[in-house]
Amino acid sequence: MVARSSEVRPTAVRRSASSRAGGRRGRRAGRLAGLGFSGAALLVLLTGCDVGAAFGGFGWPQGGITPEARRMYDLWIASCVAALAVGFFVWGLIFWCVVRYRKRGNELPVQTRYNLPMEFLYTIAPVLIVSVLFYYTAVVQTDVVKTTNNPDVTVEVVAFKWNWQFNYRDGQGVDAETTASVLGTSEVIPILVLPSGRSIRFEETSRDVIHSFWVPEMLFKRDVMPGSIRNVFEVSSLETEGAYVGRCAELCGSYHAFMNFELRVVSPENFDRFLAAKQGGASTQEALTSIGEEPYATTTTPFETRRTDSNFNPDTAPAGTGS
Ligand SMILES: [Cu+2]
Repeated sequence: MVARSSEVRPTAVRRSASSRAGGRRGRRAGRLAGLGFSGAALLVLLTGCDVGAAFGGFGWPQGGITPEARRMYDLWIASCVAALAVGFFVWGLIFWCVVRYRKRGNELPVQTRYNLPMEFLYTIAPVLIVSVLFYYTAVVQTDVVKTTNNPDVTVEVVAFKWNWQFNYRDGQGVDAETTASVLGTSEVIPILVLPSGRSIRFEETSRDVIHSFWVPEMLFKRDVMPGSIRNVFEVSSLETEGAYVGRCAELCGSYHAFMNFELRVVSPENFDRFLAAKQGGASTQEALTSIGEEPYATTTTPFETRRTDSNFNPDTAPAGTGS
């Protein structure tokens, strides 16, 4: 009996020691979970206010004029804040390890020690982070590329070397009719007039090579393809009236850089009057003047394609350029 009780006692001691260790592990796991939840709460709090503005949008253009642009901006800011939170956590761990486990003698530390909760954490945590980022990216992307059956305005964007034509359509798809059109020339920048507060559908097609329709303030660009591919995207609203420069964002040839246009966002009433004037036979400039708008582009000017003494200096140009 004595012998048995003496056998039992060490086991009990071991058990209580292991249960204490288990308790410590539990508390540590609890602290880590608490840290995770606080991080998530902080993230929600920070993304709720405009952290981006304080940090220059973390490199992302600010001042988007569509709800879709704002959603993409918010996703970017939230991703940056999350990346910084993870970054600071990891840097903290690194510095803590450097100090806590610095060399204290010539004895080699145990080389086979492992920490299961830590290994579990750094395997699962990245998977969780990537999953969350993927989920929100997929949600925002689906929202941004979503099209509807009944947009308020449908405009066909026709790109060609090296300018733009914008056709206001009476319906959707290739079978719809053009009711009014704006055509750019070497002398006149094409102005795409659109209303604020209405949903706009852009249907893109190219006459020759691949171009790309880009208005920086929409924080969005989409390639314009030749042939039967008709790229379509929509914005649910243009929120701020004004003039915005538009560009071709796909290197399409010698005068690619000259393919500028202007997006002019006007009130819905003025847009209706502009369209009526165009449909009545007025030129784009006359129609713009009739609604009190500047008749010519204000954000960009036509490029000078001819070389003159003022824009070309043969003495300094490399051999073989120009004639
Ligand atoms: Cu182009």
